[in-house]
Amino acid sequence: MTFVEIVVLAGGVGGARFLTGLRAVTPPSSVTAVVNTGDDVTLHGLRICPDLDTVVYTLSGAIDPERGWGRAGETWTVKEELAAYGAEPTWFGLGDRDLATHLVRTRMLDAGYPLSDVTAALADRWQPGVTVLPMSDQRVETHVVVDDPDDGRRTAIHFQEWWVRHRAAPEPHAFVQVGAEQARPAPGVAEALARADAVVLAPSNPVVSIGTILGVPGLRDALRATPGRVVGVSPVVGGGVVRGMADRCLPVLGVEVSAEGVGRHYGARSDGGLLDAWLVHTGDPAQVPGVDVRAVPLLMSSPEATAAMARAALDAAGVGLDD
Ligand code: FO1
Repeated sequence: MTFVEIVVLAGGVGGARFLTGLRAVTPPSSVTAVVNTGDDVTLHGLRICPDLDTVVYTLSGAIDPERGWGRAGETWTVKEELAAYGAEPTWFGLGDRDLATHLVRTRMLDAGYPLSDVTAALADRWQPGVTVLPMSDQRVETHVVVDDPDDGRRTAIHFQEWWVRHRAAPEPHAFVQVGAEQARPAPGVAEALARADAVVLAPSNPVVSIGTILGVPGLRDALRATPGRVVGVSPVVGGGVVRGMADRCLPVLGVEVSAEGVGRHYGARSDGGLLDAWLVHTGDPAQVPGVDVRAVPLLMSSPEATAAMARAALDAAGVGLDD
């Protein structure tokens, strides 16, 4: 069996599910996931990394499959006790099992360990079967520019407040990655891209997940210089999104909520963009000049369907696994 090195840029739920399919169709330790940390937030004194946790929990089977975040078999005693004290925020769900992850991460960060070391330490318990890297060891936090619900003033709120507290109701005017200028790719990220046989943009939010990862200085150039082919998987199926809020984010950048719109947004690598190939859902039209567009089923409705999708991405990247 050939040894291949696949790098995947991923956000939360969609990216995590896609990674389970990719792991199923590649030899062990073939896959490196570069995960968005722009959703990270500090609440109740704890550093919370939603997309890193969703990826690790999903790959290790610990995820709550309905929610797509946090742990299966969760209890909420501490959350209820915090609320009883009136300790804000009460709108963010901290499960008792999940809290252990945040406590261990926060303690290691406070002791001076970089996020990449912390992530490796947490993953050591879970054995996700892929290498999980944060996009950066420096803090980058996505904030959303909205009109304040109370006084209409234009203000920026943390992505988690927009998404969880306000259920993405306030019209987003802009997404700002606070701290991006001072950030750089985490150790191992540029190295993995420099030797990758293929790079896959997972079906994650093109704006606040894939976009945030590519906004880390140096990362986009490292991706465009990768020796392998770059394949994107459309997160928009049939003109809509399966989960998440990509349909709320894309219009802010003037991008049409369609497989074609996102494909053109990512652009052709031969034309200064990112893509060599673009997977769209069967039946979705997509003209993306300079990009090899392939229509395959993109609904991750079962492990088999997800594995088939991952295989289609590797085919589009020209990665042979049979020998
Ligand atoms: N999402 C919610 O809709 N409600 C929550 O209370 C919530 C809590 C939470 C706790 C830990 C964690 O890792 C994720 C959590 N999420 C919650 C999901 C989170 O907002 C999203 O996973 C991403 O930030 C968006 O992809």
